[in-house]
Amino acid sequence: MTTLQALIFDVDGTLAETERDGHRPAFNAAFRDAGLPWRWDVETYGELLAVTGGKERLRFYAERHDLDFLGQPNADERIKVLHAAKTRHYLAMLEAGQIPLRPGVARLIAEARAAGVRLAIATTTTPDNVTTLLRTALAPDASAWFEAIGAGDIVPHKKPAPDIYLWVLDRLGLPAEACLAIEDSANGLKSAMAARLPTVVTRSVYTADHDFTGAQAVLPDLGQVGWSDLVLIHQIKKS
Ligand code: XBP
Ligand code: MG
Repeated sequence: MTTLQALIFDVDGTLAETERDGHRPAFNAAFRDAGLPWRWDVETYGELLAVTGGKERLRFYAERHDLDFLGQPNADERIKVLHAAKTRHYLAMLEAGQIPLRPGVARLIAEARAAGVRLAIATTTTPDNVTTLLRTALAPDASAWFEAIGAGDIVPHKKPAPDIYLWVLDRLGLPAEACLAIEDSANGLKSAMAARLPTVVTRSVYTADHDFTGAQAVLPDLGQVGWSDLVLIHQIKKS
């Protein structure tokens, strides 16, 4: 049996409920700034989450709703500029302390650190979003607790591709079976499983009805989960 040596956390939906009241309004603020009529309501945004990555999501939406936008010669640049504005709005929300961690996250991270277990992040979101969330919602020096922070465009293919988890495993120098991924979405689970990582899922507001076949365990959140529970969950043999 392989000992659990590292936890690899997803960010959006897992560490914090960032999507509905964080990323979504930040996108809408960027649309307003740019004078675009695009508005993403709660339901629309839930559908758009099928596409991971903010820039990819913007392009996907434009392909379906604003081909004139994409027809402009500088469309790629405009997507980058829009996304940078969205990131600024999102970071301001984090700095204002508007996005707390989900139940159990801070305690479990403290327990893992006390047990000498290594920590890492694997996410599709922008690196600044990760370090700012860790600093504002967890602790001023929390980024340094994570040995590897795999985020954003650092790999060619975002989740559900395994790239970001493989990048993190390489940084940690650990085999997948010595780690446990913590995810909240079907795309995240697919990504982790494609990297052969045992994965525990905590459902989030947008992922309650996702199919999590293959997860070691599916939980409402980490509120009732202690370190010893995670060790047991890691050891469950999947057929
Ligand atoms: C999260 C995402 C991210 C965020 C926005 O997926 O898809 O795109 O919605 O972040 P996961 P950026 O939790 O599976 O990693 O706008 O910075 O890309
Ligand atoms: Mg997620």
